[in-house]
Amino acid sequence: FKVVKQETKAIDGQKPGTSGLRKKVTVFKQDHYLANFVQATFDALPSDKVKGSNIVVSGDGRYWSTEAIQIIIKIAAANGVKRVWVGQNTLLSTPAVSAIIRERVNSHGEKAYGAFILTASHNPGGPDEDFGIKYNCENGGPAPESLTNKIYENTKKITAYHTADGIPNVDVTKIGVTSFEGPDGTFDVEVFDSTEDYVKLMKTIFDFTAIKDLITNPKFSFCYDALHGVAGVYAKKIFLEELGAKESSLLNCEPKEDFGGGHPDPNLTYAKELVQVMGLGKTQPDEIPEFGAAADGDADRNMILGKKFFVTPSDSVAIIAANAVGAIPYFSGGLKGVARSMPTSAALDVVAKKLNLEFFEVPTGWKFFGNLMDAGMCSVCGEESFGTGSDHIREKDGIWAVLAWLSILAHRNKQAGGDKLVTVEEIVTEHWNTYGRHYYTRYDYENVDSDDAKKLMAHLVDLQSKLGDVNNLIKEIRPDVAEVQEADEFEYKDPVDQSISSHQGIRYLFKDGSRLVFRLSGTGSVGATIRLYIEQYEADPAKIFEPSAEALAPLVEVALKLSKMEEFTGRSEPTVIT
Ligand code: VG1
Ligand code: CO
Repeated sequence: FKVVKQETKAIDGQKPGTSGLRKKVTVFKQDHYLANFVQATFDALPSDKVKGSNIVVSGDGRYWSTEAIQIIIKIAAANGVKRVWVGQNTLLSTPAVSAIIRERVNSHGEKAYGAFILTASHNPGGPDEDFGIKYNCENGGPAPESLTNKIYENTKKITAYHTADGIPNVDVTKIGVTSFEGPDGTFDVEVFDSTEDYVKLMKTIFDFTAIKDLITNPKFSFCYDALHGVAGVYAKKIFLEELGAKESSLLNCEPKEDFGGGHPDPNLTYAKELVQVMGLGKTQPDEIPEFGAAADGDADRNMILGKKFFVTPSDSVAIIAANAVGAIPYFSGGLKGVARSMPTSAALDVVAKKLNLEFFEVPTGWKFFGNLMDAGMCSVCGEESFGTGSDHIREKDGIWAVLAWLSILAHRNKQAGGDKLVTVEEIVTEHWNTYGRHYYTRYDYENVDSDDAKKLMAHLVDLQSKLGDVNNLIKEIRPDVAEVQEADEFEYKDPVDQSISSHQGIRYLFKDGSRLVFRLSGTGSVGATIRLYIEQYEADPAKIFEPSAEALAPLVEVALKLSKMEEFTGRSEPTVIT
């Protein structure tokens, strides 16, 4: 092949958000749109590292992935990359990509330098829906802000990109290596099985025999819903082939480029089928499985359910941290520390305190956990947005979270040794009894006018200097709600590289430990999404069994009135409640 220089013009709006660049497919399909971003990324990396490197390109298989991979292969070749690794049929989950960067070696014993992950995660897919791309680094984690800022700067001044003339579209459905001769020698595209590296890694972390005993116990039953995302490929391999689950345990495990027309977001609103199966829907099924779980499009998120029981993601990470050491072989030496994102509830804080573990609170987005993990300061971490993970990789990991829960269930059952199986609900309520309960909910207002959203946020910042007024208002509308003690915008100083990230969410901290947090989403593709996070701590064991919505009603009322939500946005109801 020959390297050709293709003239182009800078395109507006290519700033990566919380997790990469996400736009409508129609935007991505514009001439040079993807190519500009990819070249801008290569230009932001040290050229001596890119030259001769191995990179990974794959994703959740959403609509337009095949076309995008072919474009990226050619640009990679023209920029001096030596080998591109592709998961069969373009499929690699986000956690699998992270594992591959860290673990896989080529025939020369070399690892990958980085990866382009093609996904818009939990956003819908299809010709009129979203596409996305993000770059992950040598440690397997998302590019830090310093790099994404550089990429963005490059997109604003790009005038040309390099691409290869003479590389035909590569067949990504067949496993094998295709080689091309270029100016700097051979360029290879290697297509391999999407699951091999990831499954190998999972086997080093968990006791598969113990989990298999649980799964094949006739008293146990479970249901996994991949929402037609890439998780299905891994679920079949791990749950069916390795752990002996019945095929009927898997729901929507055929990856589809439009996710079957659904929203591949594992929560109580969008994982409708699973919610119904688990007895949390409108009608009750005859038989309800003991354990249920779902994943998002790129399989880094998880939702955990018990029989007629929802585990909040904030509780889930706290419970995993509290139980990890006995239940999961990978943690047998103890935990190095734990971390959560700022809006995530403080359930994890209480566990850290009791177990005397180092604890960190970082801004939203997985990239902030990476530095802590690379420095050996954090073993388990999580976000309220259905993301849980550990330092086995540098992304959140949906299947890992399910295996962690199965391990805890298996371990508890072995300890109990009784006739009756220990349930998810028992584990959670026991946890609340020990640590207290953090009632928690999140209200999302999607696709709000951007200016309206900005005005609402500005209003909330303004109020932070008038806490006297705020507390008078609270006294008027809800005297049963505690006073606000402190209010600020969250700022994070990375303890490893000392970098500072400001404006990471508006916080109102109440005297009784309750919190209200307001943030604008960084993963949407149109308009603005306002996220309102509501949390209230209850230590009294007599008061930990209220329905969450009832317990939080007073705080919700305060949040909506304080922010003038309806006045600013015209919305009387959130789009989604999780
Ligand atoms: C959301 C979540 C955040 C998560 C991010 C990426 O970001 O709130 O916790 O890390 O999505 O998840 P935002 O900026 O929209 O609130 V995923 O599964 O899209 O990679
Ligand atoms: Co995701």
